[in-house]
Amino acid sequence: MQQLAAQSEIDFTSQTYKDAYSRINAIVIEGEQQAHENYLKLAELLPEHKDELVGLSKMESRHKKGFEACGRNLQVTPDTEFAQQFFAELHQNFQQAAAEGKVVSCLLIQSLIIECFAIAAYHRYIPVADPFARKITEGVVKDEYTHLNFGEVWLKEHFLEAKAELEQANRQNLPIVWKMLNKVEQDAETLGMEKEALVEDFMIQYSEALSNIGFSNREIVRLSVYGLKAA
Ligand code: PL3
Ligand code: FE2
Ligand code: FE2
Repeated sequence: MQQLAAQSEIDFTSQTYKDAYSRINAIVIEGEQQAHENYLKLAELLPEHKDELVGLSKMESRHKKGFEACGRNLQVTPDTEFAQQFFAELHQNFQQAAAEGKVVSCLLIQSLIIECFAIAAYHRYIPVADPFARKITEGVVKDEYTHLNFGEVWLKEHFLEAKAELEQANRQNLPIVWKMLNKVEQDAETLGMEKEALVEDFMIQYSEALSNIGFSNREIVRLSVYGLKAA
C-alpha cells in the first residue's frame, strides 16, 4: 500500500526525474558492462570454470541492453562520463588484482561487493520503477543471485587459503562502496529510493554472503566495520 502510494507521486516525465535518471541509468549500464568484462577476466583466471563464467558474462551483456532500453523508454540520455568516474576506484582495484592473478580479490569485488550492491539497488528500485523498467529489473535481479552464488560457492570451497586475502580485499574495497552510495544518494532519492534502505539491504546481502562462505558472526561484524568508518 505504502509503495503504491509512493509510486503514484513519481512523475517519470518530469525534468527532475529524467535528470537523476540520466546518472543512475548510466551507472547501471556501466556497472553491467564492467561486470561483463570482469567475468570474462575471471574466466581467464579460472579456466576450469570457463564455460560457466563466460555464461555469466553473457547475462551481464543482456542486463546492459535491458537497462539501455529503460533509458530510451524514458527518453533519457545516460551520462556515461559520470558513470565511469563513479566506478573508477573499484574498477581499478579489480584490474590491479586481476593483473596480479589475485582471484580471491577479484571475486570479492565483482561477485560479492558489486553483486550485493546491484541486488540491494534493484530490489529497492522495483517498487518505484516505471512499469517498463520494473519488468526488466525483475528479470535482472534473479540473475544477480546466480552471480553472487558463484562467488560464494568458490570462496567457500577455498575458504582457508582465501581468508587472509578476503580480509585484506574487504578492507580495501568496502569503504569505496559507501563513498559510491554517498555520490548517488540524491539521485536515488529522486527516483524514490532511500539511502538507509539501500545500506540496509546491502549489509544484509553482504553479511549473508560472508556467512555462507564460512566467516563467523564475530568476524562478519569486524569486516563490516571497515565500511562504517567512511560512511
Ligand atoms: C552486476 O551484475 C551489476 C552491476 C551494477 C551495479 C549497480 C549499482 C547501482 C547503484 C545505484 C543505486 C541506485 C539504484 C538504481 C537502480 C536502477
Ligand atoms: Fe548484471
Ligand atoms: Fe551480475
